[in-house]
Amino acid sequence: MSCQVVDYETMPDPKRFNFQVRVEDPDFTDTGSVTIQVTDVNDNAPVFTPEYDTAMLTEGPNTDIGTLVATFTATDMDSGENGQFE
Ligand SMILES: [Ca+2]
Ligand SMILES: [Ca+2]
Repeated sequence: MSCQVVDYETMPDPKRFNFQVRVEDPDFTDTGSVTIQVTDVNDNAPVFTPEYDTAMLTEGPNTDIGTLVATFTATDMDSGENGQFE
């Protein structure tokens, strides 16, 4: 068995490990199957894509409060609720 960090985002589907365990005494043995299903945690922050952008606003009669100045896009590598943001 090797030691490495488990990362939900980079491991392939179905995101689980299967292995056999064996117990033995001087006369008998038994073997069991183990499946470990890896679940996601919120370990990635949402990030803007692109990371930074500049918005321009020209003064004038169409710049009241509430005027849309820019639209930004962000992503989060986590899944489910861990990948949701506002
Ligand atoms: Ca997240
Ligand atoms: Ca995660």
